[in-house]
Amino acid sequence: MRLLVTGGAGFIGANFVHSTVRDRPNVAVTVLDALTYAGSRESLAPVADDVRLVEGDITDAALVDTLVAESDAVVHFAAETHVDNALADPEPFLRSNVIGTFTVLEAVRRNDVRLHHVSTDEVYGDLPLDAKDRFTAETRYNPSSPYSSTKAAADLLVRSWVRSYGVRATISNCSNNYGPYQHVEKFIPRQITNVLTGRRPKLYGSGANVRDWIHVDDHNRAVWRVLTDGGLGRTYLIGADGERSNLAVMRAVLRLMDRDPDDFDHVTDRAGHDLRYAIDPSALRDELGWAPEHTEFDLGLAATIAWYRDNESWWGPMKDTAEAAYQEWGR
Ligand code: NAD
Ligand code: TDX
Repeated sequence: MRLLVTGGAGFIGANFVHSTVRDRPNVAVTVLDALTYAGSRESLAPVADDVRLVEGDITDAALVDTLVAESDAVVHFAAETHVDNALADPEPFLRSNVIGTFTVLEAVRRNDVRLHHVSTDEVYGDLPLDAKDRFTAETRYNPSSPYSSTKAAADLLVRSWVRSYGVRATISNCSNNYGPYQHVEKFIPRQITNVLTGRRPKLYGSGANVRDWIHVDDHNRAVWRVLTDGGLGRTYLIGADGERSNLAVMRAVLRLMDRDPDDFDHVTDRAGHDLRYAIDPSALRDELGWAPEHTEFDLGLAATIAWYRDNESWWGPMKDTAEAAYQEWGR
């Protein structure tokens, strides 16, 4: 199989490429990535001899068409992904997430190539903190931020290209990922690298907000399940029953790094901050037989902390820039 992976130099995409090279020797991987601030060649260094990396933008229709025409399937990860950046400057989110997905859709339509579109649970908005209900594929779209509304727009484009043009596509909406190669702007790597650089960890508001954590390798195994056996036109929700408050995650990071669990600062809350995300993954489990392997959050978190300890050369160059932005935003 010739597989085109957009955004393969970012966090989830790079982990997807690593595991694909390791586990699926019959797959020839081409990565298309603009190498924005969030993507780097270094994230693909361990597989540099095994994949083709094309530096380019998913809004470049001619380039995307050429690469799609050479492929049997596309897994589309490329996007602007950080909610705080979207609040500060939404324009790149419209361009990459909406126009970019449109460009990928037109290329797979012209060339009749299978597409898997990677999306987020944030398209459903948030749930009350005290409720038991979880997101399903039937939950109404209700995005809160410029990030999640552009991801929602992209999902709706995919659905309509399936219905109107018969494009062979699937969609997955996953919860919060953690693991190696995640940018230090995101919650867990930010706190780990704050401790490692002698900064104080930063918790937005009270920390009562709940996220549903999944290890990136479990997400990527689910993406492969959907790509190979998912129903065309279907949406699958991916989650690992990992609901935790931000405060609990903060304390777990500090405990695993041998710090006082209360040794952090409360900072100004994020505007429009979603309260709780929670995924009901039963369709994926029951229909496609997927189950998460990383079921002990503490073990996955400890391994992630160890990875950041051992790979300062990867994250060090981006840390000061990320923290300068946070300082400007007062967070
Ligand atoms: P990331 O920000 O780490 O990586 C995004 C990658 O896309 C980068 O390599 C970047 O260079 C590339 N990119 C951005 N704009 C591009 C463009 N116009 N053209 C080509 N490449 C471009 O993101 P991530 O966390 O790995 O997320 C990957 C996908 O998974 C996204 O679609 C995101 O919405 C989705 N997702 C992420 C999470 C999460 O917890 N991180 C959860 C659910 C879904
Ligand atoms: O320093 C911080 N302190 C803090 O309390 C940061 C960076 C975040 N937070 C909070 C905000 C959120 O409630 O932690 C939670 C997680 O924050 P992020 O890592 O920014 O993730 P989130 O906003 O939940 O979105 C993520 O999950 C879904 C990804 O960034 C998205 O790309 C994905 O779609």
